[in-house]
Amino acid sequence: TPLLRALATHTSPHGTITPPNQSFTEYVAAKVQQHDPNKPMLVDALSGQTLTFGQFAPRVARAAERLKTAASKPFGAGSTLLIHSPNCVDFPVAFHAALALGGVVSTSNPLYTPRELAHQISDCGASHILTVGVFHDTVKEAVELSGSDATIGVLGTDSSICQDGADGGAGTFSLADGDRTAIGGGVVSTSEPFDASSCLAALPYSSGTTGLPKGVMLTHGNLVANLEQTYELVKRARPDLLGDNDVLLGLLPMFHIYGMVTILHYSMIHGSTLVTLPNFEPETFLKAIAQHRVNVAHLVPPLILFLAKHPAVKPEMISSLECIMSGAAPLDAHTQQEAATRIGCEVVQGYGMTETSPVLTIDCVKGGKPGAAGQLVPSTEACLKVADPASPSGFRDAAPGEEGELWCKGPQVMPGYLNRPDATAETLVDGFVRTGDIATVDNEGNFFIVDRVKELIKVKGLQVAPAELEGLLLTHPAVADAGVVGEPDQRTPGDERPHAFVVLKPETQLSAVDVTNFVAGRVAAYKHIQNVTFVPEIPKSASGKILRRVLRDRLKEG
Ligand code: AYL
Repeated sequence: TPLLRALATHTSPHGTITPPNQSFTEYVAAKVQQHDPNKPMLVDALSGQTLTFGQFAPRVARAAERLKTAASKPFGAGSTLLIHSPNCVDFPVAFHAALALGGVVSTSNPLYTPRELAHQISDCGASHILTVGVFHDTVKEAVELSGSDATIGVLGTDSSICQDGADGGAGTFSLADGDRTAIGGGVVSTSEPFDASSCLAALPYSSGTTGLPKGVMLTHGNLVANLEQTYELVKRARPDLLGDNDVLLGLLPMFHIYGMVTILHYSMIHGSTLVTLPNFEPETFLKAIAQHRVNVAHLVPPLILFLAKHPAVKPEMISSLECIMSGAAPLDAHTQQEAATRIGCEVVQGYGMTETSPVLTIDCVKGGKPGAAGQLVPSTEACLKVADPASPSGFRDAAPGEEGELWCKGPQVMPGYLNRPDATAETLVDGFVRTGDIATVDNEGNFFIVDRVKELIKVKGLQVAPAELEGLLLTHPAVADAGVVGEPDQRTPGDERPHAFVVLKPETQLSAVDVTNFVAGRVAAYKHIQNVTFVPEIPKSASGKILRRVLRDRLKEG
């Protein structure tokens, strides 16, 4: 019997979509083909390297050919390619080459240390890894650490799989029946017709509501659906936000779901030019906007605050901006309005998670409804749930106006975490994904995210899993126990910094700096512990779970 009554669910006020049953690559390639072949699709703001709409298909076909015949190990159905690279014009080429061969793409943060990368290499079972020259040594070390036999390739060199060669390429991607990877890793039998919703395409990593980063299984169907959902919503509700000559900003990382789907692929299917940057550096960021006349910029709240408040930002540098899209972290009403006024452009919020490919809501009210995450994208349902021990399911529906945990359902929801049936069962209930976010909804269907109840810490829109830092701290010989929570960053509302509560073993001594240095040497910079509090014990529930709420309250008390 279904746990949730249909009455309590909210449906999208923007109708439904009927996504085609196509592979992600076929879908994207068909859209790309509709645009001017000579128009730049991606432009690297630093190197000036470009990829036109017309160059995309032949390059993918050629890259696929190279991957298929990769020297030590051929890539094919059932193989996983890990792309470990900053944003570059070759990123989508490598991505679709792997998909066109029936493989799966996982993506990792290029700033990972070898030990962080090793975890993902073994967890996702990568057979091939593509990186750029500067990160080759890190990848090599990570492969050794993980004990994997993955083949390493380098993007952007003469021997790269993404360069044009003399022999060109055909530019078609029809997948032969059976040439693809099913959910769970096995290969679909040759006789089965293609089913986009059961065929695995991407494996980005997310810690979800609890624990360590996990591979989020996103199918071809999930990715196609979410692009259709976001694009159709904007087309139906805000057609003025879709210009013929839009120039978008590709600053946010393509390894993260926001950069991968909502920026890179949205730009590609719409036919905009995407100006890419490999990292955030104030000067090159402002120069890229001014030089390329960027008019739509997808950003995260700390970057919006930078544009609104930093003295180095002069109005003429950003005069081309017409619309800023904010997502991946909260943006409160006051900050949103202030930023819109100061920057002199509209600020529109989106909300979602890696597990939902990622978009669930977009604020499509003209001018932006301050503080709102927005309305559900087409074909998406939601309900707000409150824990209720008296109910058989353990939950009841929130009363009108009451806060509750947001649960969502739609074709963009993942089928589960890779090789983690336990975590999958905790996160997916009756086809609804539990977001771990607390929301309210008004009578126009505008959702407001008011709190986060999952463990997850957000640093500049990126995920930091407390469990990972706690596990690391426990490997220190002087640490008896540890609990890590996000501490609100006073200067950038909505942003957090990891704060560690540490219990020392008897007769040991350790300073806060010893703790921060220990962590700093082992994980990427954005995960570094910023503050340490030594405590006699970590508050825990009867079942041994860290009471993070208690720790967060302690930070508020100061
Ligand atoms: P992940 N307001 C508040 N919290 C948010 C918001 C928002 N607008 N967007 C994301 N979050 C938090 O997997 C929330 O806690 O995906 C959510 O569960 O790295 C978590 O971030 C998910 O983190 C969009 C829509 C970008 C989505 C996204 C990327 C979501 C980041 C642009 O338009």
